[in-house]
Amino acid sequence: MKVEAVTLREIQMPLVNFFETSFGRTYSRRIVLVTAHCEGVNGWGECVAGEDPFYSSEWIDSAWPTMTRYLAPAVLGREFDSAREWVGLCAKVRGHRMAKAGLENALWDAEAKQKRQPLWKLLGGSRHEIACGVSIGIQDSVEQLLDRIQTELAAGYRRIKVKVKPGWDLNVLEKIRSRWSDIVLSCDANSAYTLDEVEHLRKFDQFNLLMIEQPLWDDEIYYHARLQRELRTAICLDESIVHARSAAFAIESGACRIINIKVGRVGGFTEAKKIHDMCQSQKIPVWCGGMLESGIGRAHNIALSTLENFSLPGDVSASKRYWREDIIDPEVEVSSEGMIKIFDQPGVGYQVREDLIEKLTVKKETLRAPA
Ligand code: OSB
Ligand code: MG
Repeated sequence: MKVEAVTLREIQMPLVNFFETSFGRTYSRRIVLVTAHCEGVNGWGECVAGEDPFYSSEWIDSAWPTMTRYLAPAVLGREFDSAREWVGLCAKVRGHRMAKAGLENALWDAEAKQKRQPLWKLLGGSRHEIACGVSIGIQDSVEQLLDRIQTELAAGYRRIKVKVKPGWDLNVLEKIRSRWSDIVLSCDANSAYTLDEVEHLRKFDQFNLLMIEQPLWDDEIYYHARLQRELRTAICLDESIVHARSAAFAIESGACRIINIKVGRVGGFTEAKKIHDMCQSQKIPVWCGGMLESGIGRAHNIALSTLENFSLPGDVSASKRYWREDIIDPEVEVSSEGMIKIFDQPGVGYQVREDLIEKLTVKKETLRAPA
């Protein structure tokens, strides 16, 4: 397939509920969508970079010029047999993995559509439904958090993850566990602690958590290895795992027992699959993380989650938890058993609502192959 043009769009979508982590609160998303126009087929991707450089150094206003100046020109006019070839073409650009993934994922969708295959099959997936958990942000009060948990449990979600930070941690986990002693529970610190706080972090062990996600710095795998030796609770790494090499180092050094794979954070499906396969051979379970995606990124996460070693419930949940109206049809729905059914349509498996996207677009640029 030949990439004739690439369209970038920024859309703005207010969240149904604000989302707060240890690094801040988000009320509304600015999202970059990528369309790869390939000989009559349009592949769609989403760049998951945030509104601010807080979760990672990448953010939406660094992703856009990286795509227009470096990444899109590297694909325009090219013939591809497989989206995997993209990895070699963008290797010269250091970092900027979320920007790279936005484009790569659009190419995967285009390839799947051209081959009339569902994307999940092209990726090598085998599941016909996937298990879902939810990530619940920091609330204004513990009572509000308990209400949110109650709602999500009633909806059928199979794992509750709460955000923690100093001052919103042991007290909160204590209240949750005294109300629900046996739910599958985990927490995510988004790097809010330091290794000096090991005695404090050891107290998390009493809550029988499935995992504690990213307690320390994003760029410190070695310190996580030191911390893991002090904890009974499994550490799961999110921010620290940016490619297959960091995953290999984390596993070898004993820095984690579980890995969260986010396709944007690791630079696209090719690298995500590589990490998945390596974790599988090392018996490290993985699950699919979320970045408050629109339906397009959500559909990509669903396809990735069909790979065999995604054996823990992901942060992949229903569209209506985030959006009054999502940009795909049908919206992502979760059954009362906490499962998402996988569709067999070619590509991502959901119809992209271009009319709605057009209304939400605040900025648009189309780059064409040189004649
Ligand atoms: O650390 O997993 C995270 C959202 C934005 C940035 C980082 C994270 C998150 C979430 C939300 O936890 C997951 C989701 O529901 O999309
Ligand atoms: Mg996380």
